[in-house]
Amino acid sequence: MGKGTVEADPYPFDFEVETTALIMIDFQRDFVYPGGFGESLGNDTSPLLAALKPAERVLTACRDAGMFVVHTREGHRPDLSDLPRAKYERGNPSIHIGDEGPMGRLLVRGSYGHDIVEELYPIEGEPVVDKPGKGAFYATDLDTILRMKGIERLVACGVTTEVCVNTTVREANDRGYDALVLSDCVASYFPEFQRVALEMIKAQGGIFGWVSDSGRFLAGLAAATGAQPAAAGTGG
Ligand code: TIU
Repeated sequence: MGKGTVEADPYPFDFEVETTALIMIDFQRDFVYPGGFGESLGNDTSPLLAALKPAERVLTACRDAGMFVVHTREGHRPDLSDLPRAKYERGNPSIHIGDEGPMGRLLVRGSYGHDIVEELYPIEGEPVVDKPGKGAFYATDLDTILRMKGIERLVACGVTTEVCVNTTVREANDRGYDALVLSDCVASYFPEFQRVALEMIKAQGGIFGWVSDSGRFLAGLAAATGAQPAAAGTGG
């Protein structure tokens, strides 16, 4: 019990519930909804909404299976003392990090927009890692948290695919973790980047990790735990 396999590319992903963590990357209002940091960079935020339902199904199933869940948020201290000048200035944004927007101060910890969307909100026992950069291992205690739990493999959901998800998977790879990215639980503002970012992960025999989807993951998880598979692709 507890051991399973997920059909994935470039080949099946073997895992154990006890040594695998679900990582929910930056499902923050600031990226997913209009009026936040994502839109300030000139993006249409609507493509990101597609990942929310599949990610919610995966989150629920992982909680039911007793898998360790960790969430991340990109953002900065209210005094912006951890905000690099380069990040503040880059892109000539319509409003800057730290400025007041319709969801509060952009990408600042404690503001409404910086927090995680309601349907994916962390519950007790699920650490939230606040990170100043794109990668979740940079300048955080994520690696320590995972090692204290004996975690060896990650299942990744989040936004955006080619930015914070990709950076975090690459960082995880260099630290010796195996990572599985669920294609319908990650999203990009750019359809082309969504496709290519996933290709990059699984190319060359899985150079950074594996790619599957929520349906195949839920089937593998159900087989590992002896549960009925959660229906993928249906409402709620
Ligand atoms: N801009 C963009 O695509 N993403 C980010 O700035 N951060 C994350 O991906 N979380």
